Amino acid sequence: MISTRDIELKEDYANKLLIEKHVAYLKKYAEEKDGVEQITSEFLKMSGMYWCLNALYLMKTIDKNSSELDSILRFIQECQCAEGGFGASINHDPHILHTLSAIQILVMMNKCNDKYVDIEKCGQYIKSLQQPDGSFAGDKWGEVDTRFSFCGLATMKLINKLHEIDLDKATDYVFQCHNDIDGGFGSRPGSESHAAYVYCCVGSIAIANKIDKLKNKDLLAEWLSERQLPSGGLNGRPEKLPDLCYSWWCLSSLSMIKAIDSIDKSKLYKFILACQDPELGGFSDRPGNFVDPYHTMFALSSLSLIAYNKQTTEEWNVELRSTLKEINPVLCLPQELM
Ligand code: GRG
Repeated sequence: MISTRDIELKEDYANKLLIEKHVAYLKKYAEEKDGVEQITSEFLKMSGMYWCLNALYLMKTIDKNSSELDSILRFIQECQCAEGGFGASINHDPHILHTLSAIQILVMMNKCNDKYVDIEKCGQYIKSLQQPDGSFAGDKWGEVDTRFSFCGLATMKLINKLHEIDLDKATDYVFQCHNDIDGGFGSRPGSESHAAYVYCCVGSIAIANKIDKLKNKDLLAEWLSERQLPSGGLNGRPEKLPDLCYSWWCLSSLSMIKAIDSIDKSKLYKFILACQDPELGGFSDRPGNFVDPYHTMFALSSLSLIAYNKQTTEEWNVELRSTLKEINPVLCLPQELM
């Protein structure tokens, strides 16, 4: 059944991309080291840095010679633990999610090599988290789900060590999370389909170069396109409200199965623009809510996907292409670095 819960887009919501505002918002966020938001989000600092840097990179505002990048590099080096993985912050235990974020940042800085961090040990850490059934745990405490499969595969891909894990078992596990009933994927075998986990699973399959083995692609494309609501925004499962982050989880998955045209991109573009804060800059989950770097990065990444996948001559689309860099739909990093 198609969802009926939605929000209404009001006339006075932003309808232009406010690039300067977003750059200012992210730079201020990164500088305010002692702010309440920064202190309370210490447990996800590494991923927070990735969201900010990736967003700034997409907006073409990264200065690769800035001293700010030197302090980010020192932070990453200090976050590498004895086990080889990276923690969210200094003195935090390593976790597969923050290990991927650390490696993604190093890739953006052109510093993903042994001169700066221990790549060999990082590979051993990821390898140690693969379970006998092919799945990946997030850390030494053993929680398993398909987010961690994606993080494991994406990290190994970026450090050129995919051959060191059991790739066939890793994808067998992911395929077990495929639901015949709607074509979607969940967090574990038998779990309900959820758009963010679809990205993790289809992304893992894409990294393993097995998209041609994915059955029911049409059903999956249909389920993903049903996530779009009359407001233009997308939800993560039926009967849920739209949230800007699903623009990324759904569009990137559709892009990987070559079905991105099943979404109305012009309506989605308007929904994303309406999620901007016209004074502070940044994007929120829904129009009028508080902005944050997570939704800001997924907004710009989704706009980039829209811009480069819809090669039209419509004015707004041409302008988007000239404003933003192209994003890679699998690894959520600028395409020029792949
Ligand atoms: C490199 C892009 C990138 C990702 C790394 C960790 C990871 C891989 C992906 C996380 C995917 C994930 C499960 C995101 C959660 C998104 C979310 C808003 C979940 C909340 O779901 P619901 O259904 O809430 O409980 P809503 O509000 O949608 O009803």
